[in-house]
Amino acid sequence: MENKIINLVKENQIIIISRHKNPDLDAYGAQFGLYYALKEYFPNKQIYAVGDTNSLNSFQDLDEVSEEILSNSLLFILDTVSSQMLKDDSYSRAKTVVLIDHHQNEPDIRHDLYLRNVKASSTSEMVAKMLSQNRIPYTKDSARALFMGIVGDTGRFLYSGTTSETMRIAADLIDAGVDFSDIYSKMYTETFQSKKVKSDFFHSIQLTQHKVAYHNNNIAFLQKHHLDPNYASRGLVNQMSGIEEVPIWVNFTEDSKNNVILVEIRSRSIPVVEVARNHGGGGHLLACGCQLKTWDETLIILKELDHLLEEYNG
Ligand SMILES: [Mn+2]
Repeated sequence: MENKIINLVKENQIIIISRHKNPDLDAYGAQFGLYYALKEYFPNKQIYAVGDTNSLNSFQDLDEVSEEILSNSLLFILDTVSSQMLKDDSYSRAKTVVLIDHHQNEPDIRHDLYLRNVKASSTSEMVAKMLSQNRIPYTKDSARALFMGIVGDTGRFLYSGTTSETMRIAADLIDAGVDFSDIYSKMYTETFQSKKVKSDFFHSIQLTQHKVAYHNNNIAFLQKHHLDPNYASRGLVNQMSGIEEVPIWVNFTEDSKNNVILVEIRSRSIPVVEVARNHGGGGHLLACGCQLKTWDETLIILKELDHLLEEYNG
């Protein structure tokens, strides 16, 4: 499959590289990792990186493309296969579509090729592997992007998705010139204010009967700390990880602009993705999410997770 994808790249003059909206580091890493490597290897092709941007973008500005370019393009969509995760429906007008993703979801995007590996730590890891299998060198910039993507999705090689292959690929990226201590010092240093937000969050964590930890990031909490809902949802969920008594934790965040409650569920070892799927979401076995309409529904999620633990504890 990796070879087929690169053959498509060779056959096409226009390549557009896209990924899910509200990008995390893996989405950026896979996108720019592929972008910089292809740009260097195929200097005569028109290659674009497109999408929305946010504070995690330490790479570069995104491109705008015309309808004409789009309709003649080979379009990569990275780190998602769900149309609802995309910024818009422009993918439907691309000539050829390739999906690369490590999530468990079934695609609802029309595509020509789909590289799927739910055992990969990250989409960045999959892109790195595809490049190396096809002997397309990592440039220094592409290696940095891919390394950051892997680090982002594995929590610095901590989470269970990390494999020996992840480590081998990371080693290759370091050999290609990644300065990981520089990356780490930027990624894992934060402001006094950010630490204070986390402290306030930690103080108001609640527990269900069977020790599901949860936090309600309601409007009051978000306004008090001037937090963006997407940051509060994904950026704070793991403040509840690593607590001995807590096998499952869930973060509820009010997104008033879109009139939904964002739900991020995490688990140390008990699969929880079914609960997310029951509510129209998805993701990984141990890290998944969905969106709800009302706070009442968050109680149902808590009940379902609590029930999982009750069964598990026998
Ligand atoms: Mn990812």
